[in-house]
Amino acid sequence: MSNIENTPYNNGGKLKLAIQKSGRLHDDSIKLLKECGIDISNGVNKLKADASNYPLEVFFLRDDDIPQYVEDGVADIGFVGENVVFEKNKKVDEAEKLGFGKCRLSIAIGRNDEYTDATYLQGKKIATSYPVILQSFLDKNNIKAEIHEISGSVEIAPGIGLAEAICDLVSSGSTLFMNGLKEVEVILKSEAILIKNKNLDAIQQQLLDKLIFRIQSVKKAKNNKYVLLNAPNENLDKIIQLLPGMKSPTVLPLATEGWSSVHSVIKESDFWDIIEQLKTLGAQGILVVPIEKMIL
Ligand code: PRT
Ligand code: ZN
Repeated sequence: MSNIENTPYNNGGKLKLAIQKSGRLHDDSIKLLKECGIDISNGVNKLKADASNYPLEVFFLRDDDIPQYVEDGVADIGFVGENVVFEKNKKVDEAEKLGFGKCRLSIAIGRNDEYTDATYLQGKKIATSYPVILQSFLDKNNIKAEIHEISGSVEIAPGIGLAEAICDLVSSGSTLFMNGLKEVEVILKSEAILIKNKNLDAIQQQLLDKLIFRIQSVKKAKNNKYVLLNAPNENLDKIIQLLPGMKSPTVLPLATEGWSSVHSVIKESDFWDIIEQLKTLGAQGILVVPIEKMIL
């Protein structure tokens, strides 16, 4: 593979990335870049900043504006919530899910109201900052309802008599709870994604491919753990079957006769499922270690 950092680029030779200036996605966006080995000088109160060790220029924008900037090519790529991408409906492509900013766009109604199914919403007033996504949900379900678009504090709308239901982002659910509301319908599951302009040139695409490769390595590492344990040789085969690893586990003899050390990589979500079986098979000294990068 050619060393693209040393090749001449057009357009100043840099990939232009738009991220949220401040808000829920800002810190995780910077953190992901850092985990990809890309350092950004502090962008607070700045419109843009250069990466010191990657041909990347970072623009700090309101999240709502990012799809438009990427469609227009002012930025080549952007990190933004899927919810915003669907709502703005701009001509951009999704290139990669980023694994943070997870939430859902849901319908909520008063805690004591009885919800049957989506037909409950027929003729009701629904307050939301997501009229496009909500309208498409209503259309799919053949429901006519009145959408009240408001830009913030959607959760107070039922309490002040503005609407009978809301459609808003939910993560822990505590905002709904505190406002006497209950979630009755999830209409979109969302997380931060990388979007890209539809007309990237070959050099920009090459820089993007390299960035995506790094993002994928970071994501894989986060979902996996390195496991080390001591296993009695009589149960070694069964223990190895539980820990398939990337190719197969590493098995080393221990100084104590009849025992081996087993090293492997497993999905974090699987770990809790197999820990009891490992213990039953006599595994001891089990260490679970985070992985920084994972390249398969
Ligand atoms: O200033 P700018 O326009 O850039 O930011 P913003 O205020 O529009 O967005 P911001 O920073 O609030 O959110 C940015 C993105 O984070 C959203 O577009 C989502 O993709 C993602 N995200 C993830 C969330 C949430 N979780 C979330 N919980 N965005 C908003 N919320 C709000 C929600 O609107 C509600 O008010 O949090 C409240 C609910 O949270 P819980 O935990 O009480 O359920
Ligand atoms: Zn916004």
